[in-house]
Amino acid sequence: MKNFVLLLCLPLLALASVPSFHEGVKIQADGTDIDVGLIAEPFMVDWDGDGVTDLLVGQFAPGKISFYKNIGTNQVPEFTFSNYLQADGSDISLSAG
Ligand SMILES: [Ca+2]
Repeated sequence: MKNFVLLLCLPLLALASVPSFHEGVKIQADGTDIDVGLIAEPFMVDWDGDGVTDLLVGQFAPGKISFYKNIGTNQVPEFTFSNYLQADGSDISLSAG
């Protein structure tokens, strides 16, 4: 039975295409490249519920989460820095480790 499964998988692997990647682009907000330092953690989500996908970016130090509101469209996004995410009136700050 194992040989049968292997025979089915081999043709599928032969049909798999090699992935291709586009050159990376720098994302801008307010006309400048977004730079939150080392180990950025971007996440796309409609944070404010207006139907347009925004950008959240976590940063390593001091561990804040930046909210970049998409003032463009989902097809042609344009970001502006809005604020750091807060809880109880204070910026959320997550330490590493
Ligand atoms: Ca939004």
